[in-house]
Amino acid sequence: MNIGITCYPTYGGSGVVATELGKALAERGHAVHFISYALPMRLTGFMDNVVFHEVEMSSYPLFDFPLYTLALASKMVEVAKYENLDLFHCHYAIPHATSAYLAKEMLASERIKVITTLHGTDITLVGLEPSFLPVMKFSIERSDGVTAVSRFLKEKTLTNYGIDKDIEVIPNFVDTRKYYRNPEEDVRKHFASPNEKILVHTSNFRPVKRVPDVIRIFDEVLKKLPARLVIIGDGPERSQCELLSRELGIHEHVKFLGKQTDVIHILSLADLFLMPSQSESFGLSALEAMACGVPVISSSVGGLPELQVHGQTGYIAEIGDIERMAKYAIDLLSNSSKHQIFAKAARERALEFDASKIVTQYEQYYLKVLSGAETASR
Ligand code: GMT
Repeated sequence: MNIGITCYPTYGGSGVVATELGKALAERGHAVHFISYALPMRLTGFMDNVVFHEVEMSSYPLFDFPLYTLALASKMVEVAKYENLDLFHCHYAIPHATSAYLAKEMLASERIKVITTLHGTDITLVGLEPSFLPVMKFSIERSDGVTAVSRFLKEKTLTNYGIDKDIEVIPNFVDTRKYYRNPEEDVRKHFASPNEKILVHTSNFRPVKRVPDVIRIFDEVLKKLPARLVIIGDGPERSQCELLSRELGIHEHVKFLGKQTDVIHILSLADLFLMPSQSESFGLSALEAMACGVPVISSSVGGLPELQVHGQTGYIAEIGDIERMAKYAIDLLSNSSKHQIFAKAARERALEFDASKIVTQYEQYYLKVLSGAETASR
């Protein structure tokens, strides 16, 4: 198949899924064309069957706001024509699904199909704003195929937008051939001394991630056992979180690493992964941690209970219940045989979301949509 993939190129789950999917499809012999305003973060180095098309934005004094949706639609038309695309696969609905709808109309072709994958905040947050809601509903309804990364997100979409459409649930995935536990002592000594436990959190530091909760949970853990907290990522609340760790007097035990492209080495050293989010449609970074044999303490929101099994791969608590999450963390970190059992269960659970299985689901879904078997409404 000739596949056009559009995603946000920045640090974020939807861009990671889109890029890893594109790379896996290219390995399977499909021609994959990434269309975005910058090179996706995980698209590094040459790869056979993969081409990147940059959406160029011209500026003009009249344009107070960049017209990305339109520029993207024009680039999609160009790539579809020259590369004979069979489908556009849009990751994160706003504005990608809208641009794809426009491109399809401009191409005036019934042949090319638009598939939209809903990832999370496109549905639960941004899309609900009155300035976006009608166009979101329209763009989802007009997509030839729609997938959601969890059952939770599918239900949210149908109820929040009053949409009557088949939505296929295809969960996030991880390449367990690359993501496995392979701790390097040389790397570990940069983070902790041998007697200290390592807790990890990955984040874009948006309020929805509740990073201050991560720090408060760690503060409680530190009162009971020697430990270090490693936080990967960057975003609006980072300074506030750095300040909080100073106010609590634990800053020497907390390492803010900023954005990292390769997290496997760090996850391989982790004893526990924290994800106390306010909202999480799936929790890709928790899955990547689980693949590296790291149990997860998370909130009970969204798609997280579809991923992790309470009392087996980690523990789940109510949003904001710092005390309980800290109790769970201390319990696991101070009982090594229990920790070992949880770590093994986390890895086994992650294997159920291995790329080999989930990429096949996408391939089969593409074929279903291309054959016209996927209907516009339920
Ligand atoms: O909001 C984010 O954290 C980033 C966002 C994205 O779309 O880039 O992540 C969402 O998509 C990921 C990949 O499908 C999911 O694993 C995340 O759970 C989801 N985030 C939220 O729902 C908050």
